[in-house]
Amino acid sequence: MTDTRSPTGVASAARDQRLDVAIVGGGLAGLYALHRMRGLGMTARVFEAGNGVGGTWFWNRYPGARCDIESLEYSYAFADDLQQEWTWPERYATQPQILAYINHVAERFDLMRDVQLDTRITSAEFDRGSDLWTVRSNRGDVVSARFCVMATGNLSTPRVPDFKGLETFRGKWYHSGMWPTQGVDFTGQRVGVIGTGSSGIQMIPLIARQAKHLHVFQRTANFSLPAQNRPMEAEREAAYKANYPDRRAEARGSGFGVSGYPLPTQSALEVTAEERRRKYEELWQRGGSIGFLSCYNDFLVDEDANATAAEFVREKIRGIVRDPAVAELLAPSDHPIGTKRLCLDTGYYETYNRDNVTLVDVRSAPIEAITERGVRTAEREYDLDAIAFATGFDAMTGALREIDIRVAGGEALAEVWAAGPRTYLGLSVAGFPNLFLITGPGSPGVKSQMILSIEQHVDWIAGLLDHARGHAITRIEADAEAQDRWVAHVNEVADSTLYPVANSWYVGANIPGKPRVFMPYVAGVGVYRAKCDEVAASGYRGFHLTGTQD
Ligand code: N01
Repeated sequence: MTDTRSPTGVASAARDQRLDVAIVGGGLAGLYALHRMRGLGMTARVFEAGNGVGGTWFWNRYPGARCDIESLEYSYAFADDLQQEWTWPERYATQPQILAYINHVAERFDLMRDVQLDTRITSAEFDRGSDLWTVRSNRGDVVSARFCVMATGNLSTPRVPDFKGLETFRGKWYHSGMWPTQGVDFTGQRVGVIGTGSSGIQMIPLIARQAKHLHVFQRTANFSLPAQNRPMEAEREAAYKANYPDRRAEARGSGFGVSGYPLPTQSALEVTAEERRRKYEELWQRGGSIGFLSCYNDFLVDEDANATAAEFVREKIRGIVRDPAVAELLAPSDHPIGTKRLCLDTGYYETYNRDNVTLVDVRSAPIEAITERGVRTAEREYDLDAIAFATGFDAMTGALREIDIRVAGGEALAEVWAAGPRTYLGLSVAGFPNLFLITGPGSPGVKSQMILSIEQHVDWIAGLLDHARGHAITRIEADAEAQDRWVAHVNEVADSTLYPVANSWYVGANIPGKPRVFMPYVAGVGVYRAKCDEVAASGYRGFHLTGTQD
């Protein structure tokens, strides 16, 4: 075995390594997995494609990138001294602030000596004879590991649509998820932003302030709520810190993994229109999306209940945007509110009142090509110096499908998932032993405070690996029938809500040809945690646990 550890995380010429756990991805999930596995006394190593850790927060450096969950919540809970000592300067941290936090965590827990940067894992093959994975990288690493943890992220495969002529564009183009490290100065430029999801909605107000002129190419209007971001209030921070363990415990039992939002018990249709309005106004002023998502128990299940909030937000848009035709285009009408990821903004709708901003409806006149000069729609050509694609990601399955993951002689995971992902608990895949997914499809991950869900998965996996070690188990494999039952349950829960109605990345709708399957588990993180804990308490029901075949 070659010792490839380096204090800086700079990849050395690693060739043959033998590990207990290979961890793919150096974001929030991979780093915590490394910390936990080390805590079990296991040898573990993170392989990260970027030249720094941080995952999402390493790559998404576009102007305005910031978290849409309050940072006192969106932070690791595993170390009390960390959460007590760290200070968040604003209610919602910016990308540089979150990246600084992640780097601090990596340093504080001495993680970098087992992180190999600039290393993209290209394949992972399991051998049923030895119960070992062989993981290979683009740099020639060959890693033998008992277990493989895929901390590859859900929104880590950026997607630029297959527009004709992109290569002919004479200006510069960028994607939100691959933004240049040194940033981009749009001063004096004619800029086009394509896409109005969370990324577009965050970058548009900031680019508008720099650009000479900004054209926003919108195919589908999205609901966006005000973040009401502000500097962190000392009293609020102190109150949180005095109560952190209770706050975290409450979050773990909640719907979306955020404390302060008890599960709703009242129907929106039980109360008067005036009372509803008061509530929505209060939530609008408070800021954030979780309040809306948790305000009434039928918000996400009953169209009429949902329509009351959708209309409230549309009225707000009409009240902010001065040009009624632009306001109408910005007012979403094709999906129930909350069934696509609710966006949070700072001054998004107000931006359309600026003289240097033009909204282009590419639903009625689609983009036909990128040309030398800019963007050509079915109606006309727009001259641009720069294009920012905020067109999203091959979500939830993209990163996994890019790695050739298979059991020797068997089909690749990408082939097995050709009709859509199937997992047991969103953690494990039948037919792929000793492989674990962090916040994978079939788990609440993307529908929750991600760090909480990451910690829950990593802790649960750590418990299972500890159990395996104590019982001389070398192979852990999800049972195919248990997986079928779990997939049926995930679908049943989704179908009892309005979520599947929307053409969102939750169903893969943004990727032409991707099978339409609603991927997250939406019964809530508290319910999900209880189910995972029951599985563990039963001796890991639904898993085959066996010793080595040798
Ligand atoms: O991507 P998206 P995103 N022609 O897929 C449009 C997380 N996130 O990067 O809706 C024209 O939501 C597409 O239009 P349509 C968060 O979970 C979090 O914005 O398909 N337009 C849509 O408007 C979020 O949900 C944070 O019709 C095209 C946009 O591009 C997730 O990441 C910040 C097109 C893509 O929206 C993804 O968000 C940022 C085409 N051919 C992201 N193809 C925070 O924490 C696509 N579009 C705050």
